[in-house]
Amino acid sequence: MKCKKCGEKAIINMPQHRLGLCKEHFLGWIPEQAARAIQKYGMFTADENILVAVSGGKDSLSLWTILHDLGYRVDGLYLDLGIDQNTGYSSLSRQFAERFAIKNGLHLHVVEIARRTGKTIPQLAQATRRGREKPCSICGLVKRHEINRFARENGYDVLATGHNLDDEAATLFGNVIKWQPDYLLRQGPLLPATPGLVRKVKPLCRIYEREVAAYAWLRGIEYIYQECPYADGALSLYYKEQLNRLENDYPGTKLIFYLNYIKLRKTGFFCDRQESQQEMHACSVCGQPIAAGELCSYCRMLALVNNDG
Ligand code: Q46
Ligand code: ZN
Ligand code: ZN
Repeated sequence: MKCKKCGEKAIINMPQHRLGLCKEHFLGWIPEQAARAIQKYGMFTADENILVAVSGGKDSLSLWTILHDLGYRVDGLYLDLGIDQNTGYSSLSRQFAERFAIKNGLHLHVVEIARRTGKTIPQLAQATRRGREKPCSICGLVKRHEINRFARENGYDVLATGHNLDDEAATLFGNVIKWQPDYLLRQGPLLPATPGLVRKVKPLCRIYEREVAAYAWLRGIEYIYQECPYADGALSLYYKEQLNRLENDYPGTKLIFYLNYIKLRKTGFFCDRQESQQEMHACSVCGQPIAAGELCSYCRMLALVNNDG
């Protein structure tokens, strides 16, 4: 196969776009795709301060590289979750994030969850009924809360995450299978800011995971290959596998599934239910928005853990 732009030998074939590209043109094409998504969905402008949530993996480090190369003002935030037992996962991924920042002259913030809450993620999970089986729901709650808090307190306009199209399609698939209307209303490349919550964007949302991996490799980005030990058996990985089977037989399925959803949502196909429009108010401890009660679920969880401990 030949590169569509220059006729040299292609190093990657992207059947969903009927496009093969050589190394040079592929390395130019990926940032172009990200730039198009940023513009198309109005994610941010050149004068805004961007915070990238960095995990040490291929997606977030590629995103950081791309945004920096595109000339944006962008810092990184690594959350040290303290998932180290047996695997050393957090220590290792932190090393990748820190090394990457030093090598590229970028600014990385590190927040240690154990310092913020007094416990690591596995310890928090152990201390709550919700997380005892598997810490992912506690971990997700803590990550969302801490990243948002950090961005607000440090004057960032927007929070960018490295979700790629496979991540987005798998999440959408899960939300459709379970018909989760509230999630279906909220998923997408851009979540506008609301009182207490910073704007969230996903500039890689139109790029397939294998293409982000190829980009990271070709750019010589050193990232952690190891997954979090708790990711094993996650339903999202199963959904990704199933979507890839469809994609193999019908190239472009993942892209159409996701992009048509965004289009439909824009036309009002998934209209707001009354309860989604209910008034929000601030959590009395951290100030993040909640629909009911006095404390948000993060602050409730911490109060519970601390009372027990
Ligand atoms: S880091 Fe946390 Fe993930 Fe590990 S504990 Fe689960 S949610 S799998 S993205
Ligand atoms: Zn070429
Ligand atoms: Zn709170």
